[in-house]
Amino acid sequence: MGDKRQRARVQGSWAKPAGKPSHSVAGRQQPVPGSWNTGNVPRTYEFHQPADPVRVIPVEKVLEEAGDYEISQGPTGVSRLRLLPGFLPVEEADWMFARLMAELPWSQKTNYRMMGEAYEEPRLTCWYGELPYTYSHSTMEANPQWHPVLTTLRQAIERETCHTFNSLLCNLYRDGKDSIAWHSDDEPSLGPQPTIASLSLGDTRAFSLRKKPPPEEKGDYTYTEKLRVPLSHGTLLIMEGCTQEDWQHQVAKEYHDRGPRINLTFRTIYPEHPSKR
Ligand SMILES: O=C(O)CCC(=O)C(=O)O
Repeated sequence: MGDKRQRARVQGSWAKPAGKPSHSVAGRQQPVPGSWNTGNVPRTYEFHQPADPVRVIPVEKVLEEAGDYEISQGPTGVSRLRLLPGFLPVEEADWMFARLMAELPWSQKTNYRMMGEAYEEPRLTCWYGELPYTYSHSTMEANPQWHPVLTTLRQAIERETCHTFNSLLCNLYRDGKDSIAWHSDDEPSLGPQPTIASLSLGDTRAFSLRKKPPPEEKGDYTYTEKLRVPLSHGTLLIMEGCTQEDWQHQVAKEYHDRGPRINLTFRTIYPEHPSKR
């Protein structure tokens, strides 16, 4: 060390009083600085396998290609997705989007939490069907007068899926701040293992799925499988089998520019047994 730096150190407030070595602790023989020995007793190190296995957070998988995907086989059965990007040709999707934006009776629904606290849904909705639909402790009344564009779409989707649907929940995401939180479409009125056909129009949004954790995880989703499906203009996504029982889904808020998006989820609603209300 040069003379100047050595002097500065000795004069600095952190300098130890001269003559006392910094490694001196009373009553113990001290290790030689730079050595791994503690006194005369050499230290040994042993590797112990950690009691809990090291857990890896699964990487989110992205599904973009058209196809049938078996996304899980348990615990209650097989969960399946069918993805059909470009189900509607672009010009058709364009005019349908414009008409539905302008002509459907969009409104903002008020939901209720378990303790009765009210909150406005961060999107607009409307409901079509012979029966009312209840979720999040609030009911959408029956609305049997289907818009003609929705009737045309229902018929096309029924032909494609070989399923019939008697109801439709329409969602309008006005921009990236509109969203739908993690949930499953598992209300008793949808029956067991419902098939849900979801058609997207307008700007692309990420549709995410996460597998429900086993009971020992106590509701912690950290280590569960995750999927992301970008839903673009004219894409049809069909959820089948145990998808609602074994998975949750959401459309999260996005913090960059997003244009409006309409999502139409065709479902079958059954009259509820009075004791289940
Ligand atoms: O907007 C979407 O793609 C999903 C809508 C949805 O999860 C629902 O209506 O239950």
